[in-house]
Amino acid sequence: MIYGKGYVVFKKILFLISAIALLIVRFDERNLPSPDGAEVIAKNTYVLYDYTVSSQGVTNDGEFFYFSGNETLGKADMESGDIYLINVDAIPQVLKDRGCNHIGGLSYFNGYVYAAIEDGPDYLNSFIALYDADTLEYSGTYYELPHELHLEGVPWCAVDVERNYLYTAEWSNAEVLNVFSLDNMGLVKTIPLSERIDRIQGAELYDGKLYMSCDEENDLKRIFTLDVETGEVEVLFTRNVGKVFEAEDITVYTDDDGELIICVLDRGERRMSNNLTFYKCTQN
Ligand SMILES: [Ca+2]
Repeated sequence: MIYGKGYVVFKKILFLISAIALLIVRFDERNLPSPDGAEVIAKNTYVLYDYTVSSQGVTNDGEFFYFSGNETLGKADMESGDIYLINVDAIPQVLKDRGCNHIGGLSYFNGYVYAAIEDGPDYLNSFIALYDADTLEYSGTYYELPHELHLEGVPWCAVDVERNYLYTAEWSNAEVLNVFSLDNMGLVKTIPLSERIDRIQGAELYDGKLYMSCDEENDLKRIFTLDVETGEVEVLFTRNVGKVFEAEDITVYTDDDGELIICVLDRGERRMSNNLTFYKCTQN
């Protein structure tokens, strides 16, 4: 179920179709407005099977991007953005038996990809499953999350290495941040938010702040920050990508100059393509 070399050959054979699909997408997106408070420094576009593999989650370890689709995982070199390793059936049977059908947001820690997995549309069972970052194979470790804190499933998770925590929140109108221990996924505490945040699709931690991607039902698709000590929520910048995209997960890293790069995944269902857009803030 895991394809590396075979997938690369498959993509080479489909190179021409892929190139045509990319041209159509670029033409379709030629008039996208600029963001406010940030600049776009790069964009990776994924089509064909790469689209399936990269439609939900994203994280990185400084060298590789890791993606999820509904039931899949993908791994790409960060420099080229090229997906070269896929797990096409990533939800383990033990979680399928609990109704799981959706891998959401991802976060990386210590050689493992932490994946948020849920059982829509019932949302009775929410889990964090760990995958070997080298091979994308399920590690055999999963944790069940308390249902009362995940009434609409678990769309994302974010690891905080410094505090040894993993964070989640409700998808719809979240009022608190859920804080779990990375050691055993026991609930440590919940932190009240300074304001409700709706439709959070992904988050990633950097320097004590969660950077959150929200699929607002307007054209703004803003990026919020959440101070994990105080619960203070602020708008970081406005992306202006439009309603034709569904904003998905987010990941962050620092470039060679130490500047923070914020990467946001957007699913363009009509275009059958996903964009991973790289932003740099232009104001503090
Ligand atoms: Ca993420």
